[in-house]
Amino acid sequence: MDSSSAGQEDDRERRGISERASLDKRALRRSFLDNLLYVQGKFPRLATKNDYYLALAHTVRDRLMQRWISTAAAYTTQCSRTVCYLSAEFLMGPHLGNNLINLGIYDVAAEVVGELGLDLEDLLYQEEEPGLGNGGLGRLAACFIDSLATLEVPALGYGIRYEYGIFHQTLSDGWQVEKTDKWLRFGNPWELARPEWAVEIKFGGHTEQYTDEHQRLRVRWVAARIVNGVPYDTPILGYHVNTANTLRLWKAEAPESFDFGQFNRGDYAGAVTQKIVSENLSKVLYPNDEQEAGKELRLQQQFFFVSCSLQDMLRILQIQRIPVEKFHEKFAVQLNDTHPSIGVAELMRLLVDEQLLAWDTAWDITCKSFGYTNHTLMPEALERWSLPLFQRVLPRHLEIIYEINARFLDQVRIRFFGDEARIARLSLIEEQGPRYVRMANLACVGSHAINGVADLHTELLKQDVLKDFYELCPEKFSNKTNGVTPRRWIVLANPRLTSLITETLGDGWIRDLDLLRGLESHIDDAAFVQRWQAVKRANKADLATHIERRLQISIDPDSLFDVQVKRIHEYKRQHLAALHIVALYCRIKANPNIEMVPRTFIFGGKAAPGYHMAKLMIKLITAIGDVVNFDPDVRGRLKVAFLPNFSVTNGQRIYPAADLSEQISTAGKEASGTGNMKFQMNGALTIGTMDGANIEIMEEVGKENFFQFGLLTPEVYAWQARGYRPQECYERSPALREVIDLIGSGYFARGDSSVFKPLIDVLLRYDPYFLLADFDSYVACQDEVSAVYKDKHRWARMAILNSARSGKFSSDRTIRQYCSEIWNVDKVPVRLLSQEDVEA
Ligand code: F58
Repeated sequence: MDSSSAGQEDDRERRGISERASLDKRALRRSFLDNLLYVQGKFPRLATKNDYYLALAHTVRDRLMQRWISTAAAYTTQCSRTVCYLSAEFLMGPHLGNNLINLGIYDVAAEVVGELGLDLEDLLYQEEEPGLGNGGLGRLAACFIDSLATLEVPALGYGIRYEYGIFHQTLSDGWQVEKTDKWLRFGNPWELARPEWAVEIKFGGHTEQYTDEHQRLRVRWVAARIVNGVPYDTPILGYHVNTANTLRLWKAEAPESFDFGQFNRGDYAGAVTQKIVSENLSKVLYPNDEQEAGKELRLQQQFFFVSCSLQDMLRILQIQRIPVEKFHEKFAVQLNDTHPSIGVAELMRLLVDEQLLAWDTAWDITCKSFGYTNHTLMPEALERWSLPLFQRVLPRHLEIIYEINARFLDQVRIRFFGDEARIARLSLIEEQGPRYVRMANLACVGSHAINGVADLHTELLKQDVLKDFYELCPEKFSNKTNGVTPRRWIVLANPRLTSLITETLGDGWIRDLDLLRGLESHIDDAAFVQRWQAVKRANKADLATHIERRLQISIDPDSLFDVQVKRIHEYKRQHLAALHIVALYCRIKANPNIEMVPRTFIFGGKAAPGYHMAKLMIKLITAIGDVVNFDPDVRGRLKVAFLPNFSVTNGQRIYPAADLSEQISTAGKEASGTGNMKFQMNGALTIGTMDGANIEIMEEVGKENFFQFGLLTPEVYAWQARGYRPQECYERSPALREVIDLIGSGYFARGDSSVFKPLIDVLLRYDPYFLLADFDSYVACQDEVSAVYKDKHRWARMAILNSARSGKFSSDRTIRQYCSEIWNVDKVPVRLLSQEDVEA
């Protein structure tokens, strides 16, 4: 083809695209207005912002349906091997923006609503975020289902449709106050109820033995109570593919027949109570983070969603005419921590008691089906259920667990002859003192694969938390370092950066984040670096405006934005950052003219409602802000803002505006962290300990582009073994002494020295998370941060390198590893069915 005809071809193609685009745009506008009329029953002059949001949501949902049906059809006809991701939490965040991006119609939608005098961002903020998770673990599940869809892997996410998600946090006089999260108040346009696939879930009662027609001894579970599980499905669209997988969340309802029985006997109030008790099951998400609640309702929730999901898988097998013996060939079932680990016993019950398989066959299927991901090194977070409680709720499962345990310990006894201590540690039942069922042990025994979520974490599992299981079956263990989805955490959250990168590299990086390496060759391009700085400056100005509106604190967008957002916990050490702020404040008070890089400290995060020390940490931060922000000596060089109600939505405003990412947990405590990755992608530099995935981030970006400080894990262990005396650190460091004394004096509490006494006492006496040991190292490292920040050009180059080298931390990489190393699943590309295909 000569160049002129190639040019004509190009031209025709371009015209074709622009014609299609304008058609798309007209169609989008038509269906937006139709939905406003037919779904919301409003015409533009009467419509509220929420009406417009819902009209747009339905417009997008209509476009998802064809992909969703085509995906279901492809999986059903091909009987595809399917990942089932079992998680008590899915912290999805708002759907509309993400779906617009994945459909590739974000910009068109912005134009359409713009022409009607509306602002797309404004409409996006109307969506109540489904906050069905506490933090990292729930958000990881959300990133994973995004990546599974984008990689075209057949997958179902199974969880609970909590009526109340994670509480809404407000602050009153600097103290956290919790408000219920009524996220379903205005309806949820993204879900479809599927009552036709409801299942029955049994609770309590007793078991009976009987002989079947082949004279075999069998067990029947006679339950005291039955609850219905109704699935609510949400389509999860991949990025620029036809795949739309399903997130299936279960709602608990009272079975009709049950109410009526009592109603007919005249016990109307009893019937209603029964209904309320049943519906309580999926009422509320437990807000505990890294601390086991041990509540009966929580065990009921876990069993409820796991039994619903496993029964649903059996239904799918039946539809596809796959024999139950091939369960493990059809499904790879992943346990997101131990919350769904009762599934091991429940699958055994379904296979043995209901499908009538032999025990050994059932056990083989079970072990081949399950994989178990551990997310914590904190001993207090390891789930155990007291035996009497477990027996009351799940009598049949306790019998099954005893049988699993007896067979398992028989093997262990042969392998480790005479090692009774080891046998006691491996047992599924804790026998010293009050007896407990150990859920991590159940998960380990019933799974063919066990993984940690960062290199260090997996090593510590092998050496410590799960040492006995590692010594028994080393081949089951592997590492899968966490990742996050670049679609939400760059494309949606940071449109300015997205445009800059796409103009520089094309848009391939959105599906293949390793391509960001291409940015490295631009760090000497002055124009590029300048644009990079302008992007960050604009994001910071946006966040400054937001903070000023919310908190009435003025913020200088040219100050260093030093950010720590995550759940509030002593091991995450937000109070170490607070000590640093006070140290800087003391320097200013001692020498008001001291030269100092202006910093804005931004905090966000929720404390578990019953975790008093975490709540006191929030109070400390806000109290320091109340003094520092208004002390005239400070002259704006320090600002402290605690942004209430940290959530996915707020995260999307915060990560893109950060200069410095605080990842300062005690070494050996944070399993991985995922916020660290979101900051890095968005071009923040990290100040961090050698903990969790920080280590891998430093490996990727290079030591010279990372601010490292603090004790290493073996050093923490050594200090612990030696007998750590925090008082000595206090006495040795004048700066630390000044800070502790100032807080202890009540200076930040209007002279009331009792307010922060519990916190100061813990630090001086026990300091279980080594704040005082790490204080000097942290402050010195922060001084280096300030020194580097003065050189804006150097900082920008380091920031660009951080982004450029963040490819490893895409959840696409993580999911590829799960697919090939644990699940053994392949992608199944989906062909879009036409209207006629669908109707045929
Ligand atoms: C988190 N765990 C880890 N648990 O702390 C974090 O290091 C890791 O990056 C993340 O998992 C993902 O792997 C976590 O978020 C919880 O929220 C549980 C909720 C239910 C009760 C126990 C804690």
